[in-house]
Amino acid sequence: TVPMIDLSRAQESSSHTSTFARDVAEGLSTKYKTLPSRYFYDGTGSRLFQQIMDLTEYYLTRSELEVLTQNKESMATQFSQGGSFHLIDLGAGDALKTKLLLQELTTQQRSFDYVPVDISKDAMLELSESLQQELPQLKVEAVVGEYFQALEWLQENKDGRKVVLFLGSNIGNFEAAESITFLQSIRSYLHAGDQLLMGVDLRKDPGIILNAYNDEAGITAAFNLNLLHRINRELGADFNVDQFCHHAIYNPQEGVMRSFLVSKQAQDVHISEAGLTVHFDAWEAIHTENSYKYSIPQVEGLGRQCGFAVDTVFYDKQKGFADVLFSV
Ligand code: AVJ
Repeated sequence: TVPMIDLSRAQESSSHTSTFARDVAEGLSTKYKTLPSRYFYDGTGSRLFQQIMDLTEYYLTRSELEVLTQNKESMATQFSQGGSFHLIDLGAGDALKTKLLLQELTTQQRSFDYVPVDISKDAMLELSESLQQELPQLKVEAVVGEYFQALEWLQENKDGRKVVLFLGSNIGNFEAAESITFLQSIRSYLHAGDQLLMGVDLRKDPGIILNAYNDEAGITAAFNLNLLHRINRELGADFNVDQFCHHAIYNPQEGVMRSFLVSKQAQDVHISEAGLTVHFDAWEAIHTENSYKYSIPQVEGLGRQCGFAVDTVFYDKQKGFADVLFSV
């Protein structure tokens, strides 16, 4: 079987109340309620996100697949210029897109190993298995944990050159200040000659962006609402999920898609594990996610600010999505 490092449990055992319970309590105790989007991805949430990636409205996955399909040769060659390396895939998920690069690197007979990182243990188990089937000769070591935990683990356990993948517009979940902290911390684990390939969803017709988060089939709504189901399941809460609805809007000035869960009535919710009862006014909302859209100058500026230089910008045909290759 494939080796797997689980960093998620180490964190939980260090405290009586779980990090999840504390984050939920904190987010629901403020004037404008909020919940961290990283908690979307339990088993059900990861499966729902895979369904989102198949939606016609959710163009991001297909656009990035196009970028990678068109440019995998050049990318694989550029990754390999400094010799053998660790390919670190932050937020790997089902690695649908990364598999294109893994195939290409294998075809080019490059010397590398693959380290997928994700907060979903289910996703990492499934990925490890599927890679063993599809690329049996590939060296894989999956890491379950949050980005920062994983980076620290990598620092201590993976010497040598690193190529970091941060695909899928996952950077979009961060506020401006958070994305700087995040990229700076990635930078602090890297050395001269290391690289970062980052996927960003670009600014475009607001209608297209809006539809991507308001699909006809209601999968995105189910994905958002699953967060409440998860709190019910894991923290012994009694959210009446039917009494909440999904609402997602795009702000074209800030370039951000914001997702909310709106309470359809006045209600009280008890969350046992957090030792908390939360009151919702009718139509009060919980902010659950930001999905920032970038312009190329913005991405270049962000990289530069964090110690990265742009090597190449890879686009899809419509220039709606970009994978930006940075080097240290
Ligand atoms: C996985 C963070 C890139 O923000 O577009 C999809 C998650 N949320 N539909 C995104 C998501 C609603 C997605 N990312």
